[in-house]
Amino acid sequence: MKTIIITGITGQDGSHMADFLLKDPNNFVYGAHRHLSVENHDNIKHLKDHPRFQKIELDLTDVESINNALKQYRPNYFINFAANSFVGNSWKMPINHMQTNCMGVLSCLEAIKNFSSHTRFYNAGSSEQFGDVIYSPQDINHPFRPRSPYGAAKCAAHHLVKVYRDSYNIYAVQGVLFNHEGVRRGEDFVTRKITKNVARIYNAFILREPFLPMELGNLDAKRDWSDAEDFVRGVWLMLNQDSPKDYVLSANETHSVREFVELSFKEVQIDGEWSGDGIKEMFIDKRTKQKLVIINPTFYRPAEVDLLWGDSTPAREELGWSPKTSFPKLVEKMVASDLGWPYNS
Ligand code: NDP
Ligand code: GDR
Repeated sequence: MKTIIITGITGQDGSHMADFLLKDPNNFVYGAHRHLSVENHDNIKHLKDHPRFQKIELDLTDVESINNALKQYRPNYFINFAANSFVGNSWKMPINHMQTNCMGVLSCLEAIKNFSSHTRFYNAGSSEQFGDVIYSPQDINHPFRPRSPYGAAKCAAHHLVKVYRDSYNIYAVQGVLFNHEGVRRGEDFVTRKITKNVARIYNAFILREPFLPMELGNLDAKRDWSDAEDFVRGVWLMLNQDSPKDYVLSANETHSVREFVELSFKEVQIDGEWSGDGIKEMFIDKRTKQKLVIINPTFYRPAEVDLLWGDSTPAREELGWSPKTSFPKLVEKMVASDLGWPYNS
């Protein structure tokens, strides 16, 4: 039996990774979560009675809890998906981002070195590390030019993973993953925020009720969006090579927030058009002239990453990985889920 600790088990990637790994009867998953006064285990409630799944408590800001997990379970794999993952929050809580997303990773590496050096380690890196990009598409060799405390913490963690790999012969990798979304995506992230609001507005249309428009920030930011379920496969492949190496995972295409809005409304046959400029810009229903989207500048960031566009050719050629869900299918799936509609992948 292979044993795997997954941190961030209550989040999007951690829960999808558990589902993916538990399909193999030779895997046993320890799902690591931190203690919260009000439990938020919706993403893993279906695993409650699974015979090869066990929840354990671990907080990345508590070294002892990490040490104890490594000492007690000495797992074959330790997959660290836990993080304060909301970039927009990282200017408000920069110290928390550094403690969780960087110092937490260092604590994991130290614990593996000291108590379980055979454990293969994955840390969740991010395209935010590339930040203020100097060429497109971005591959693994693009320099790190972060634009947020979140991105800076992930860069520092990336260097530490490499230092521990080189210094102590640990199998440790940090994949650089471009944006990946899905039906378990947190509701503050722009894709889920849009699909939740499209569902709300569509339901108001059907019931002929008044509604408030959705409020967004920078519509022109471009991201390379994929389906999270495709990415957990790629992460597992990265962990199971002859020797450790970091890879980019991406769809290799880029789309604006504006396009995501347009496509989401199209899914529910609401035909909108843009009008106005800057903070006065809005998306209006062509038929009823009602406002669907307005700009709220509080969602602008102090420094923006304008364009992310990945190049995952090495992962495709060397790992045999590729994403299955296209951008339009991802939008369709998320809108359908927020409306409670059936969806066939
Ligand atoms: P989520 O925000 O959905 O999940 C983050 C998880 O981390 C949650 O389970 C959260 O627990 C947990 N967590 C937060 N702080 C701590 C802590 N101090 N100790 C223990 N657990 C903690 O993120 P995703 O699943 O989307 O992302 C997974 C990882 O991948 C993150 O590291 C993220 O930065 C990175 N990443 C994500 C990308 C994406 O597009 N999704 C792209 C690139 C990188 P709780 O439920 O208690 O809050
Ligand atoms: P990102 O995701 O910062 O790329 O980080 P997010 O969905 O938060 O933002 C994407 C882009 O949309 C713009 N935007 C808005 N964003 C939010 N959240 N809310 C809004 O109302 C809004 N309006 C416009 C943002 O300015 C930004 O340009 C995600 C996270 O999963 C990270 O953990 C991960 O590392 C990166 O992706 C890769």
